[in-house]
Amino acid sequence: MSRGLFITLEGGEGAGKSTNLVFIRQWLHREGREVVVTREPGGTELGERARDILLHSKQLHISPESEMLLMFAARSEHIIKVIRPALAAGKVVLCDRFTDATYAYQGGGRGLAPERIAVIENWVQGELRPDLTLLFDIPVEAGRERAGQRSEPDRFEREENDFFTRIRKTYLDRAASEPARMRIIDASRSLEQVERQIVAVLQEFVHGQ
Ligand code: Z5A
Repeated sequence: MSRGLFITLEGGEGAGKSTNLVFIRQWLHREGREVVVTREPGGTELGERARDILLHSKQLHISPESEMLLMFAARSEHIIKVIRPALAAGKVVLCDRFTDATYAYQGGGRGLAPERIAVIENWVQGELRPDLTLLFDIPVEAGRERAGQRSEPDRFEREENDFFTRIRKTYLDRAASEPARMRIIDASRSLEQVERQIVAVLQEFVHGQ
């Protein structure tokens, strides 16, 4: 049986995670891997309900601390019910966002200290960390322009550019401090060029296992 692999996709708004997730899943299938595609917040019934509160509560003021804890409550359920069982069965878990997003959004964006996030991360996840993270990086304005083509903005999308600039910086700092796990994809390029970068990283990673 193949070893389970945990791959996460990260990036700011409109960076192309959802678009490229389909391409990555197909690439992994061709490599003969069974893939579980999931997302955060979400991936379980509780996670999807938490997502609805976190993204779509217009009137509710949610403190940064509560926002972080809700992300981790959803994550805990996700890890127990979806991620660990799939990894134990030798599958690839392909997850649209995970804990790097908490450091970027609740840490960089909302101003929570990374040390506080790390305490909860260790408690909820134990030793579980992604094996590979693809960071889709794009300048804030360009990403927002792509995302802006869509309908109603969610709670995060209503924030100012400064918020997203801090998020981008946090992601890039994390990638610089963990270059083996977090690989930067220049998401401002054409879709074809983005796919080429993804394949280069996946080939090196999957064939190196
Ligand atoms: N969040 C958090 O705060 N803390 C946490 O711990 C976690 C999450 C886990 C979840 O939203 C929100 O939760 C997120 C962070 C927060 N909030 N925000 N903002 P999400 O992940 O579901 O939504 P999102 O980040 O807003 O995703 P997105 O804007 O849909 O981005 P995307 O998936 O990276 O982009 P996309 O939909 O694939 O592409 C956007 C558009 O660009 C689309 O029209 C594509 O056709 C187009 N596109 C994509 N690639 C290209 C290229 N290369 N060229 C041209 N056009 C392109």
